[in-house]
Amino acid sequence: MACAKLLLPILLLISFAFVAFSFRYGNPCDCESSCREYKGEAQVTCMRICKQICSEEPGIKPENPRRGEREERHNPYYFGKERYAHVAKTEGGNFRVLENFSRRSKLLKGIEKYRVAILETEPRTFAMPSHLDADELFYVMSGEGTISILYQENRETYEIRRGDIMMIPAGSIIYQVNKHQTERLRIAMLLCPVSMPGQFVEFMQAGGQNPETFWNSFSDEILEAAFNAPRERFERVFQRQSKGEIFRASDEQIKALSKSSKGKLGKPFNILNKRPSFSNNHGQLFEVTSDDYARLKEGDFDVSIANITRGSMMAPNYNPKATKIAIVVQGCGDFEMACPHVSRESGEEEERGREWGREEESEREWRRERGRERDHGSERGERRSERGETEGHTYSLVQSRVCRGDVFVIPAAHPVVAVASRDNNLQILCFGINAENNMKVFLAGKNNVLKQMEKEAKELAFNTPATEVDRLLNAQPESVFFAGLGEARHGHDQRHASE
Ligand SMILES: [Cu+2]
Repeated sequence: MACAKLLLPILLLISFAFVAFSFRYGNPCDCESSCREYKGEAQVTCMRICKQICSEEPGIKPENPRRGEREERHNPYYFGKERYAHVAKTEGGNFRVLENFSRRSKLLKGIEKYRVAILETEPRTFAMPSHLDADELFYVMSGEGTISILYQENRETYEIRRGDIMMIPAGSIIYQVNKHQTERLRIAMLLCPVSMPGQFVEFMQAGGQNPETFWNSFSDEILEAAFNAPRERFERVFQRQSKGEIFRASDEQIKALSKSSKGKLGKPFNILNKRPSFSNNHGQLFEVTSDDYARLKEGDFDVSIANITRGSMMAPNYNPKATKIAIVVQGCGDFEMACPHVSRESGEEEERGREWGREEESEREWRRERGRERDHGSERGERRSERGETEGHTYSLVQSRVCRGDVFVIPAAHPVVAVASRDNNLQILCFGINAENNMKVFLAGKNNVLKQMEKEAKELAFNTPATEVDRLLNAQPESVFFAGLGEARHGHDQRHASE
């Protein structure tokens, strides 16, 4: 025992030195793998120090950022699993937060104040009460449980299950139970921090050694006066916990915590209980706006779920006003998006395309700068001017293979397509930001918006007879969800052969 007591400070010293070293010379944020070399308390300390060094946000670190992967280099809109950082991780579950959008790319500045997080808890567990300095919109991806919210001097307890969405105001104290016998409870969250744009922190109400509660930072005199109790009595309550933020609870406890109690916030809205906006053999689209769940108005959000049948695709479309944060709930697939901001050759994002409304002087200056940049590097501009093309109308394809938990950001106005893999159905959750009066515009299929053009406009625009244009626009008989690549080509070939 005495030996262990001596060993601990030595281990701590070593881990301090190691973190200091890797901070100077190596990748300072590759905490997880490096700290795993240590055991027990030393490992915990190593992780904590590393987190503090690596992150502006207390308790949040980037987990193994693997920069420079080919796919990501071409696509600042894609966030793979390694772009989440664990805020809490215990045997009972984990809470992880996606990398800050604007830190990833300046192209995501429009949504910089928002964050995405995922909470996963194991069957028959309790998640400790805490509050965040962020408004929250959540979606239950799988499982079932109960959520209790202490809000305006009341407790509201609601059952939650797959398909539920709910808005929770910043500062509400929340605790949760996974009451299922075998299934994990998985919750996706869109967070809107209220004090620092794009940064939030969690305040643990209860705790002890693990998790630590904010109460422990107050002075003894203040605590004794505030609770009107001696320090020892306070410690008996606020320093006992050592099981972490999420841990197993007994059947009786879970049963007791599952009793509903209604209040001002109102119960969650189940998106999958709503009639789908579109449905055919190739997929279903469920959409919820503030017309269905009024509290979405508080954040100007909407929520949608697209179920794309294996091998099928969602029609090319864009969102006129909303930026969509797409999170893969189930399955794998591909996103393709046309983007004028990302350079094809260098794979780097750049401020490209004509920005209408610039002051003339600054536009000239901008063009001069662009010219200089071109002299140094990219030959694209020269090639383009040789071909007599004007600047401002080139689009790059950004594409990503996505699987469960991956995030793909679809900025407003950007045409996008999602395709399910051949093996599994693809389920995509979309949190829409700036959502009011956003009606998806479809660019192919039966409800292709271009069909509305007059014959003359089609001929002028496409420089081809309108019959030819119509033949193309009318070839796809389905709307919203289509047969996927292989299937569609197969069908086309068959039709072609029979013609
Ligand atoms: Cu773009």
